Amino acid sequence: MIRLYNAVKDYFLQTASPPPKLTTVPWRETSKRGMGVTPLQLEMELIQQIKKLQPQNRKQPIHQRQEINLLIQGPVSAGKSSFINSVLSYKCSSRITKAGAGSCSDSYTKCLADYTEEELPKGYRIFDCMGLEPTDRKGFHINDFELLIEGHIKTGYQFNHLSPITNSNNKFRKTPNFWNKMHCVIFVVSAVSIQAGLQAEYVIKINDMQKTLKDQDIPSILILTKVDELCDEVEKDITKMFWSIKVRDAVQTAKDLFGIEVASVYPVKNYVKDLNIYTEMNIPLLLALKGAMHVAEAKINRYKERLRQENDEDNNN
Ligand SMILES: Nc1nc2c(ncn2[C@@H]2O[C@H](COP(=O)(O)OP(=O)(O)OP(=O)(O)O)[C@@H](O)[C@H]2O)c(=O)[nH]1
Ligand SMILES: [Mg+2]
Repeated sequence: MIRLYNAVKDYFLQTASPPPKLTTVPWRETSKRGMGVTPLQLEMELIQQIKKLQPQNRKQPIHQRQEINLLIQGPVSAGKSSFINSVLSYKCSSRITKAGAGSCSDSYTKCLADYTEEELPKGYRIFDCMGLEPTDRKGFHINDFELLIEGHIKTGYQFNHLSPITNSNNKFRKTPNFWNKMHCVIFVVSAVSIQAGLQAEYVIKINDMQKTLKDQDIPSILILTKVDELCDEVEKDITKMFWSIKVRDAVQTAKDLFGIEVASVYPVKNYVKDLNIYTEMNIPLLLALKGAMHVAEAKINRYKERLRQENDEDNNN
């Protein structure tokens, strides 16, 4: 009897179909206009939305321009510099590789670098940074974070994993103004490492940074890279991104780990091996960029509103 039971069980185990890899409807809506939108239409829609978020102060002289600062931070080798290259690649016939990206035993990016584009995202600066390591005394020094978001650290500063910047350093800005500060932090984490179980040390460091951001009313979003390595369906066809169960689950896990809203977690595949750029690949990258620009713009608007109220109060006194 037991032998018969085992034989039947084995038969069903062998013939049972594998669990589905894709959902029957997309788990994220990418366009307000519903599912009938073509990738090209969606790309155009996103570009229009991004253009609306660009500040209209480009006629001012360079030294008076008020650029919006987006800081990239996250574990070493997560794809931070590749994300910068990917978003800067938009509208070029070939890929841009301005931000040094690659693999090495410690952080490939060692200095604070900023990238500004005339095309996209116009009026914004994206700052690349040394990556986090799980152990102390390696990678980005956590005590540099507050100084960095407050605008105390100038572009070109070479990070020191053993100690934070001091005010005697020539890259230390003593009295930063609002436009030297960071207006949004984009945390970048590999989706593969999320699925494998991100090391607790990374979670603790990122949660500490989020607490600092909350105290300073600086918004953040989270980007999950390397979704092509997470899900073979997405590797074969990037348009399956928002149908992939593995990607959906990684987004949910990231939300739980970092206490960030699901809508603020953006899965992407960076341009790494590709020689050209493609509409289908641009879409998740543009969604992420738009998400960061949107919360940064809201931060700027809060600041301007506060200034206006202060001015009104001064005039009334
Ligand atoms: N398959 C795949 N590989 C990626 C992706 N993004 C980045 N990579 C690869 O991951 C490695 C690290 O990428 P970087 O962009 O240098 O990562 P980083 O976070 O800037 O790294 P550090 O500066 O060292 O902290 C490189 O070999 C990239 O080619 C992605 O979306 N998919
Ligand atoms: Mg880097």
